[in-house]
Amino acid sequence: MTEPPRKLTFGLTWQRRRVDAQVGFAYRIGNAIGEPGVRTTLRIIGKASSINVRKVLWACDELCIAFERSDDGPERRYNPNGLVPVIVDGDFVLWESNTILRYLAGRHGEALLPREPRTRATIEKWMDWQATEFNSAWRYAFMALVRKDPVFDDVRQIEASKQEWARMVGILDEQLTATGAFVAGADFTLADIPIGLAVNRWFMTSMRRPSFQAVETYYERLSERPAFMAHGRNGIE
Ligand SMILES: N[C@@H](CCC(=O)N[C@@H](CS)C(=O)NCC(=O)O)C(=O)O
Repeated sequence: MTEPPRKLTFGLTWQRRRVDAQVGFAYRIGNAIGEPGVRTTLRIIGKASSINVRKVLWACDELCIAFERSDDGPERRYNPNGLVPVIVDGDFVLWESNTILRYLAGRHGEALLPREPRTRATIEKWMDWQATEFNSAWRYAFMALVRKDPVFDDVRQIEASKQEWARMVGILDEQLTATGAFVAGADFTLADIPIGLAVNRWFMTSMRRPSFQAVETYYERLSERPAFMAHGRNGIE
């Protein structure tokens, strides 16, 4: 069977993206991922508006990884869950967004994911917490209030989800109060990518919410990063 034509978007520097996004074409000059001397451009499958795809786009910009992105592609079938993101790096296909982040960070030095076991475990703990506890908390309320999915219409469950969501943000607030900077400590790490997108969703969702000072300060701190403005705080929940 012939594959349908795919729409491709190429990564680019954030300043340029703002202009090029409007005409649907963009480019980037960066370091291709792969062994020295081997030019293999990373491929990312998934919509740029999907929260889990945005993690990967943000990580690529932080790590200066050149990439091509397509909304759909034959690689998608390599994820048995039928979900995105999927990446293709040469002959290697990978899915699960946080695992993709670890893979990309691991191939590009130690800046975002140091090897020292305790430092690394602290970063990974917050990434896993985002994927499990934090994600589970907001799901019902988000589907009801933002996606307006009629399946999520139980008022009590919406309220319970909002309360649990706020409890999770409270946990994050305590952690950020302790570090005074980023989620795993004084430096920006890989954990700030999934957590930063989660925080953006918290602020972008139209609802009454308790105020968490350290989380608000963190949101502004992340906003100093061009890659967060391009892929995180870019008007999408
Ligand atoms: N645990 C997966 C979840 C992936 C996921 O839920 N992806 C959503 C987009 S954010 C998806 O593929 N939805 C169906 C679609 O876009 O067709 C991950 O972190 O990669």
